[in-house]
Amino acid sequence: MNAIPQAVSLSADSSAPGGAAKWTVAQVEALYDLPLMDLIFRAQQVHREHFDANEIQRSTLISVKTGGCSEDCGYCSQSARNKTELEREKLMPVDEVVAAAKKAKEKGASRFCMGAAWRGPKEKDLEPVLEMIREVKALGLQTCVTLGMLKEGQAEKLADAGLDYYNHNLDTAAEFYGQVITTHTQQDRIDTIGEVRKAGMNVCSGGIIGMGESRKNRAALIVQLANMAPAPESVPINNLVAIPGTPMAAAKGVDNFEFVRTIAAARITMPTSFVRLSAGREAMSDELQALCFLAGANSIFYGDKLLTTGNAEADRDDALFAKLGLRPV
Ligand code: SAM
Ligand code: DTB
Ligand code: SF4
Repeated sequence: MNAIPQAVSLSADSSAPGGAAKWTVAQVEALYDLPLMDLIFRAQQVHREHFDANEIQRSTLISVKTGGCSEDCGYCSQSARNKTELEREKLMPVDEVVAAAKKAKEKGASRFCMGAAWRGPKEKDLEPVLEMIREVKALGLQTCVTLGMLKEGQAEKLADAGLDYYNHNLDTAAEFYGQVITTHTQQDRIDTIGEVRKAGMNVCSGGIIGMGESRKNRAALIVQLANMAPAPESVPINNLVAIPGTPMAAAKGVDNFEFVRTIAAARITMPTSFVRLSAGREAMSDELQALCFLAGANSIFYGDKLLTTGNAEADRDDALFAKLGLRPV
């Protein structure tokens, strides 16, 4: 018996002549509304059409420039406007970054992601980052950086240095964006993603769940990501880490099942993308993480730290992978 209500189509509309499939917010809300078992079943079907469901990609993160950021992102420990305990750190020397990348590779990560707390890189900042990319790439790791907004020409320089992925999250739906960030617009971020695409690099873009947004906002964020043509190759779904001293310190977050539903919606609407179970894993039980993998997450940040906050420890991840029979790729 089919328990799936069919009032709203549950598939993207590909009827536009020559156009790629487009999702509507109503369709993604209808996915969210499904009984959880039906939603997860559907996500599993899509997942298994495109991926080995027992394989998980692992990226290791490092903060190469910490704190003192001009932007006012309400969730972020690194905004100069937020009164957090964080100690600022200048751009790390290239050799220290390379040493950390070597360790990540020995531990088994396939990608190394370097993050900087900038609104965007100044020209003088870019050269040492390009050197980091060249040297990390030479170790045989995939490279990713997240440096904020890019000016014309900067994406080409990154691509020439061998950058594989640029991370730039839409973070939250356009309708909610102004309640979280006022120093730049979501359109600014979309423009940077355009620069990354123009330079031929892979896009890593996702968002944060649990900042007080509505389910409709969550569905709209997923739609925005899924309807990019093409969708981002990598889609980090972060569960808000509520950081003392930020405007989000007291955010209530979302119910665990709502988070799982968001992962499933990302999987169904972006069938060939890696959906990364990102920030917030440290506070998740093994069982909740397993549900997220079942809902189609197939990537994690691997390593004891994210940028400024803790991550699930690598040894705990190793044990979880062994218990679930998951293979790292
Ligand atoms: N400054 C660059 C930017 O904003 O793109 C790069 C670094 S920024 C910290 C990268 C991403 O980390 C943000 O877009 C956001 O999605 C995520 N993030 C930051 N703080 C977070 C938090 N407290 N909880 C969950 N995700 C967070
Ligand atoms: C992403 O989507 N999540 C990562 C990475 N991209 C750069 C960052 C998570 C940061 C969590 C809070 C912190 O450690 O400061
Ligand atoms: Fe700066 Fe990025 Fe943090 Fe926003 S999210 S304050 S741009 S480091």
